[in-house]
Formats: sequence, structure tokens, C-alpha cells
Amino acid sequence: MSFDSDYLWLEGDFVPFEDAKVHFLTSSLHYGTGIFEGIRSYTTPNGPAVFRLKDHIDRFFKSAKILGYRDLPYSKETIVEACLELIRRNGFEECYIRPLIYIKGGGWNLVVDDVEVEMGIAAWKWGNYLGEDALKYGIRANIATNSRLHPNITMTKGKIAGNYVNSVLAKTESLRAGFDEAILLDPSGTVAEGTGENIFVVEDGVIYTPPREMILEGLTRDSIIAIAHDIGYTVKEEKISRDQLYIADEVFVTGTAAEVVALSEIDHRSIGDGTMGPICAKLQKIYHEAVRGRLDGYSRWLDYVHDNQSTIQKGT
Ligand code: PPE
Repeated sequence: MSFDSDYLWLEGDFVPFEDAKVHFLTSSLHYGTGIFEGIRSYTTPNGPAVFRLKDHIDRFFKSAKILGYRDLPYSKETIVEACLELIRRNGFEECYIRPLIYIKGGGWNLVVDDVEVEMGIAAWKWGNYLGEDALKYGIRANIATNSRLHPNITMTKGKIAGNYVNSVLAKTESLRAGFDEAILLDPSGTVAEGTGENIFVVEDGVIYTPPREMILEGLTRDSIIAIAHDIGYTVKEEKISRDQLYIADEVFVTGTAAEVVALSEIDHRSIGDGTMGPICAKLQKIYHEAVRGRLDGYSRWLDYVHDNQSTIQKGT
């Protein structure tokens, strides 16, 4: 994958793409103690806007707290401003934004105390994660042979770099088996989420999604629940079994990178008529319009990039 990006924000400064380097002996590279977020900016009638930026940065801080970080070197306000300024410097409209916290010094005793914590933010042009065809036609998924994480093993609510080994195992297996994505069951055997998305099921016009406790609580999930309520659907958070997926009228996944994508097939069983179902199509359309500032009702979710421009100071 090559990145369409000219600048990153690294350790408090904007740096050219080629200069955004960290040392080999960065303990987070060895132990997976990075914390990250995935955020998108979209073109709107008023210039680019970032979708749910403050909510993403709140979750970023929660993830750091879950792993045990105590002092972060930058405030939420500084990070929000750095994300916006990074989009301006790159001249982007639609892009993906990836903040990452890492241990720059120390951490070799497997403890996050007495460490030098640093962070960077990358932004690059990234189309839909699962592909444009995925948005139109849906994708084929399998159930992973490994379980999703459990809070007693490694926390599910933190976007902690090491947690993604679980997703890498599942997704690699899935693609090698000829599918497009894997769905993971939690350790008790009920449906948890995709490798980088939350999951929804439609049965008799009612929308179901797994409860919050064992999943990464996606902001796209939260937005889709809000939109579904707004257009009159009932959304129930309840446990879903593997076979409920097979016989559902519709199944779809949601995430910042993936947006809203139908599952046309799971474990060689077609879902509904094997194309994107009507409720998924409706929610996908409204989501795409909401993130692009075309629906007044959702303007609360947007931070306009060119609204207020300020100078970023390290450590403020
Ligand atoms: N579950 C997981 C495991 C997950 O990684 C994501 C986001 C979600 C649910 C949905 O969360 P949200 O983006 O807030 O709706 N996955 C991010 C990273 C994907 C990647 O491969 O990297 C993302 O979509 O940005």
C-alpha cells in the first residue's frame, strides 16, 4: 500500500512524510503497547469536515487509560487541532486520520510507568477499506476459527495496537480461504464483531446488534443506531448466535474505515437474497449523506476543517 500524504504530525511538529521515523528500539513496536484511532474527514458543502472528531479523541484517551497510561504529553484540544491542521497542510478533503500513542523511551520491563510517551498523527487518502464494490454489492465473510478477545484476557474496549493481532489472525485466515472478511465469536460462542467493524443483523424489520460489554464500541455503530432510531426502526442490543446470522434477512458491518457494508454471504450461506438488503441500503445512504454534511440533523457530528485555524504548541 502506498500512502497519498505529504505531511504527518510527529511528536509535536509537522514533518514531511519521509521524515516521520521512530527508532527500532521503540518498545511499543515490540510489545504492541501503541494506542490508536481511525477517523475520517469528508467533503461537505462547507469544505472538509471530520466526522465525530472529539468522540474519537475521547475514545483515544479511554484506550490509553485502559492500558494504564497515566500521563499523556498532549491535551485533547491539542490533538483535535493537530488533526485539523494536518488536513489543511496536506490540502485534503476526504482522508483517513490515524493518531497513535507509543512508548518512545522505556517500557522494556513490560510496565507503562516511568516511560516516555509520545504520539504521531498520519493522514492519507484512503477509499473504502473493503473496496467500492463492497459498498455496492456486499462482501463474503466466514466465522473465524479464533475467538474475539475477552476483557479478562486483553481488554476489548481499547484500540490497543496489540489487540489487533487477534484481528490479523482472523483476517489472514479469511482471505486465504477466499473470503473478504471474518466475523469473530466471543469466547462464549456468541457473535462479537468483525476484524475492524461492528456487526448488525436484521430480522423481520427489527435491527439487532451484540451488546456493548464484549466489543469495541464503534462510533459508526453508535451513529447507525441513532440514524436507525431517527427513521423509525427498533434497534435491540442482544446476544446473537452464529446460526442467527445464517438465517437473518440482512447482516451488515460498520466501521470508520469500512463505513456501512452488507454481508452477502457467511460461511457459504447467502444472506437474504445474497445482495445488500433494503435496510442496510437505506442506512448506508443516510450515513454517506450525514458524514458529508448534507443532512442538517447530523451537523452536530461534524468539525469543519477550515472553521477556525490555530497554532499548535507542543505540550499545550
Ligand atoms: N471493531 C473493531 C475491532 C474495530 O477495529 C473497529 C474500527 C470497529 C469495531 C468500529 O469502530 P468505529 O470505527 O469507531 O466505528 N476499526 C478501525 C481500524 C481498521 C483497521 O484495519 O485499521 C477503523 O475503522 O478505522
